[in-house]
This record gives sequence, C-alpha cells and structure tokens, in this order.
Amino acid sequence: MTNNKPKQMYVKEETNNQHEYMKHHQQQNHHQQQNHHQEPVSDQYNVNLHFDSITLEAGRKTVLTISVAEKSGTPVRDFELVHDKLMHLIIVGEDLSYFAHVHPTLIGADGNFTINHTFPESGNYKLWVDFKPKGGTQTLKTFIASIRGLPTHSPIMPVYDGVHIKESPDKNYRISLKLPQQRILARRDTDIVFSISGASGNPVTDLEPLMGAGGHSVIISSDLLEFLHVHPTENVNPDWKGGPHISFRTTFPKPGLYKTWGQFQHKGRLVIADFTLEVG
Ligand SMILES: [Cu+2]
Repeated sequence: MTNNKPKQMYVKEETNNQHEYMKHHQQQNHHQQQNHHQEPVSDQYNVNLHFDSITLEAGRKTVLTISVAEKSGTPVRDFELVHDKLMHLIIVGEDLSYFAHVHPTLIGADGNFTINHTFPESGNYKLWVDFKPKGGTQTLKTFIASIRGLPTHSPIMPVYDGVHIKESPDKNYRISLKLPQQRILARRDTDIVFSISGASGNPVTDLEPLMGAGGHSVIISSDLLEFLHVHPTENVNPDWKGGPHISFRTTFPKPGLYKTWGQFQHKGRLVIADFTLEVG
C-alpha cells in the first residue's frame, strides 16, 4: 500500500480553540482519574493522520495512516503496549450513533501505524488516537474526518432513553447496566456495572480477557469533548474467566449527556452494548 504513493489527504487536528478546551477538560479528568485509569493528555508529540485518498467516501475501504513524531520532528518508532495494544483508535459519528474501536498496526520499516477502515455513511466523524511512546507519555489526540457519498447519515442528537438493558447486535447476549445510585453526579467516583447474560437470561460466567482486562468501556459526552477510556481496575491473566458482572469506576468531568459502550469477549466473540447516561 505504500508502493504506489497514493494521493493522500491529511486530516487536521481539531482547531486550537477546540483543542485547548478539550485539553483543559481532559487535564482535570486526568487529575481525578489517576487512582484508577489515567486519561492520557500530552502535547509532547506531533501526530499526523492521513488517508489514502483526497475525498473520503462512505462505504469504501480507506487506509488510515498515523505517524507520531517528537516536537523536534524525529519520528517515534517504539511504543509500549497499553492494554495489550500499541495504539487504540476510537471512531464515532458526530451524533454518537456509530462507534468503532480498532487497533492500527505498527509497520516496522517506517514506524507508521495503518489500518483499513470503512466509514459506513457520509457525515462527520471524530477520531481519538491513544498511544504511549516507549519511555514517553501516554497521549490522546483527536481528529475530525468528513465523509462524503452515500448513504447520507442524518444526525440524530442522542437523548437520554433510560434504557438499561440491551441486546447485543448479534442477539446472542443481553447486557444490562447498573448504576450505584439513581443519579450520576459529575466529579464523583462512579461505579458502572455491566452484566452480561445469554439470550435466554443465563448469566455468562466465562467471559474472556479483552485487551488484558475483563472488559473495556468508552464513554463520550454528547458534545464530543469528553472522552473516558475505562478499563476495570485490575488487569487479568490470559486464562482469566469471569462475569457476569464487570465493574468500571470512572469520574464524569461535567454534567450532561454521555454515551457509553461496553465491550467484552466471550468464546472469541466481541460482545458490545451501548447506553446513554445522564449526569447531573
Ligand atoms: Cu483499544
């Protein structure tokens, strides 16, 4: 894919205002979360994201390439595993209806990460890139991508639906969400518990590790500014079996509407469910 020098479209990082705003919030968040999961924030690296074509079309496979360099321009080629992966990439539609959590591959020769991705519909997407250079600082960078073509996505702003039990997309699982109190409050430690059962309601007790943990949860605010990447506190062994309850502790940085995606692994399959959360 690097042989024929494709035309490339660079995607700008978010504008300074947005970025500063996000940084501010993420730093607060960083501070509050340090006992359980540190939200990475760093301006230490230049991160570039580019695509293999000038226009990004819905429904077409696109190659994303991500490169990391020191501020001096020196490329960063060595990275540490963070939750079993060298890089995490989370892609959501601007109305949070679409979610993908993928792991770009480090290409040895040039130190770039690449991954193929198909954006399902036209519209704006936000991307979060999460990585840690060897001996460096865990870093979170954001990008916006505008996708053209068909089908067109009509954004539907998320609303709090109060639904706390969902079926997985493949209908093989039921996932329920338990919150410790009636109302989630911002800036307080909050435990969110996902419970996974089979389609008939039987609890799943043999969940497998996903990214070195019992599960994985991403929480994003409806204004797309707050991003919480939460894993259960303790890492687990590769032969771990667990469930049905997987607990995450996090702190919501401000009141508002959020969406959370819980991801788990069972019998080699990914189990996913999303819920809206209202934080007061
Ligand atoms: Cu990941």
